[in-house]
Amino acid sequence: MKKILITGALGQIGSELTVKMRGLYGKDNVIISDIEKKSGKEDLTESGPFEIINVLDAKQISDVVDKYKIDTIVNLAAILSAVGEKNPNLCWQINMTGLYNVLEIAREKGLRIFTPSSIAVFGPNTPKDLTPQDTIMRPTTMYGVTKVSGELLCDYYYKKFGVDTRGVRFPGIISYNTLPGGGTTDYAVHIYYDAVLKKSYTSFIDKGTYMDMMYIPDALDAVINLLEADGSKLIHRNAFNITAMSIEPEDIANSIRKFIPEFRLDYDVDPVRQKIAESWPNSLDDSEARKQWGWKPNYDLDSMTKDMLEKLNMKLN
Ligand code: AKB
Repeated sequence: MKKILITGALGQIGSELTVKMRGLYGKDNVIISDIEKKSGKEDLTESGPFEIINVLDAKQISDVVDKYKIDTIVNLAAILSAVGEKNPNLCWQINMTGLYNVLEIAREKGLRIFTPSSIAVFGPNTPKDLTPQDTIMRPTTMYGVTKVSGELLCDYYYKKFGVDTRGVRFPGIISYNTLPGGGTTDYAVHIYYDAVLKKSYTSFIDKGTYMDMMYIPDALDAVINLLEADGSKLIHRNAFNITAMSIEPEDIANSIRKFIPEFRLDYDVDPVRQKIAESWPNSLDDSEARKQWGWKPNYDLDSMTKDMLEKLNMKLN
């Protein structure tokens, strides 16, 4: 990897991946793009190459690839689960047409591609606990439908055209720099912000609803380590189950109380997001990722909580 293009780079994962990759590979070797500049993100857009790219416009992507002689695309432009249910058409367009455009350019120009998939690929018929790598999927959200289709499309481009496609099924990602953009797991980020600001939080996901989660530094390592892994060892190239913890709102509250004893958790459940959460696994089996490319998270719930609260205290107070 010498020249990397990140699409959707100003979002939750991209903002932090940009900093990490620029540190590793050099700022001029990590070209970032998004559909528009965002205020508050000048540290990223001014500190290295930034281009406006709407992933629906294949020519825009292709021109940037040529301009910088890109050899790897990390395609993060996507619509998440909750927003996808409000606007299924947009979700299909961005997640599928965007990916198709990226794959076609990769085929023409011989690029390596990373595209994140998600726990959203699973559905109500999927085994819920320690969900296997290969199992029944049949998701019931548009986001999940696009993510399964994306996994299959990436597999197809690898098998048919030899495009070096790679990806993981991300669980909920918890981070302190950039808020997530409309997912079902977002409560697990908001709870930390409100813990620091108000010492209380009202959760839109119900007590006892387990989902997999991961702290952002582990998510960034996953992207970089999979991109750098020996491709000949990858069997599940585009769909690796990965996780760091399986938790429900009370688990996070109890972890926060180790640092803020008076923290209070209430519930005002959103039926739409609750239904989505209930259709997803409680916990994933990530043994194939561990075996095939050495996946191993560094943060558990308490070490994540400690770091989140420290970082948010510095940011918000
Ligand atoms: C969402 O909740 O939509 C995302 C995801 C799990 O892919 N965070």
